[in-house]
Amino acid sequence: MKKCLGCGVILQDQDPKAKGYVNSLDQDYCKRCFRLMHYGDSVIDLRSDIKRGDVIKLIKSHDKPVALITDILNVSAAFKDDLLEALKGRQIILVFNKYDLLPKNTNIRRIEEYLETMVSEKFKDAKVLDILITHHKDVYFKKLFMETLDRWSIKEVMFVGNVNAGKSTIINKLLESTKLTVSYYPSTTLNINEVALEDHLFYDTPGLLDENNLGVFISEEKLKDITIKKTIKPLVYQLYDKQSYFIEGLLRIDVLPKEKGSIIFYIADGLKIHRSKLEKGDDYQTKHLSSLPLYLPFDHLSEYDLKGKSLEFEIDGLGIIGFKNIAKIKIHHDQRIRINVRKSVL
Ligand SMILES: Nc1nc2c(ncn2[C@@H]2O[C@H](COP(=O)(O)OP(=O)(O)OP(=O)(O)O)[C@@H](O)[C@H]2O)c(=O)[nH]1
Ligand SMILES: [Mg+2]
Repeated sequence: MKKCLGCGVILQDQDPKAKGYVNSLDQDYCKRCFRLMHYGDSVIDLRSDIKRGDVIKLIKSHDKPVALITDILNVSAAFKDDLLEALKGRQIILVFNKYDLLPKNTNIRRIEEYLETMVSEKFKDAKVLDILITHHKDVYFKKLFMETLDRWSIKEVMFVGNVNAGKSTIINKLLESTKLTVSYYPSTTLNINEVALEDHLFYDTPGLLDENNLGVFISEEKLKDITIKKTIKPLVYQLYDKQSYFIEGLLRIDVLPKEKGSIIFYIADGLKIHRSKLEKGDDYQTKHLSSLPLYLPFDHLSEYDLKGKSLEFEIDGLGIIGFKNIAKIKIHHDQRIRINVRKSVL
């Protein structure tokens, strides 16, 4: 059976509404990949029903070394127990991708330390061969990656990771081609997809879905607004008294500073932040929230006692929010949203 070169789905010429459709079986790319490559659109329903458990099974069913691709903005969500279990005993090359999205003045040494600590905590049962930090315009990546393969005499590599981490983009970079389909829609790659580079074989795989990632459960047409596509320009707010911050209608943060504090938002360009005095927060929420284009019901409240520590909150799929010299915060959010707290790195 013939597979689509872009996403690995089995091609079929029977059902135009089903995955893998082509007008004629001599075509190499399914209609969905063709549309994504040439128009980047969502004329075709792009939501896929690839289950996380099935991808984990696929990863387990191979014993090949793995390149684990991770979005550097979403590190905590990348190393879940089911994946770590599937990678036990395997040779792993860890690739932290999308470094270009971090703000210009980011201290690379602090990022490296944070990642190294994370990796030593999470990967006790795997053989981590190398840790690479990269981005799609990194001209040294191919050389470094191929050197690692040569050093360990590795010929076949399975590329795995969360949806949208950049697996297909990285393989394209190694191939120096645009063969594989890439897009900011989750689950672009639909099936295991084998590509050769000289005497190496690379396996692209469907990404692992994370149902707590805003990018996975928000509607397709709103995805473009929350996706961080360019180098982040942090938005910094100083505050002296109690305030409420709204990121569109997606999140509300009530903040109680210690004398003078600050909040830093690392989120998509164009997302609007509304700030008010704390006592006016409820009023704004009641009057305006449900009419905002980007809106989720706030059915959950998370409270944190920061005690003035410098901390960063990773909000999966939305970005990172940093707090300095803040006593307490309350975050009002949709219960599906997951928040990970870490020491300040950015
Ligand atoms: N800014 C930036 N964007 C990137 C980088 N790498 C990938 N992207 C973008 O991230 C999105 C996802 O890339 P893909 O290569 O399709 O990701 P994937 O891991 O193959 O995703 P699935 O197939 O859905 O699992 C695309 O919009 C890419 O253009 C990077 O280094 N920097
Ligand atoms: Mg892909």
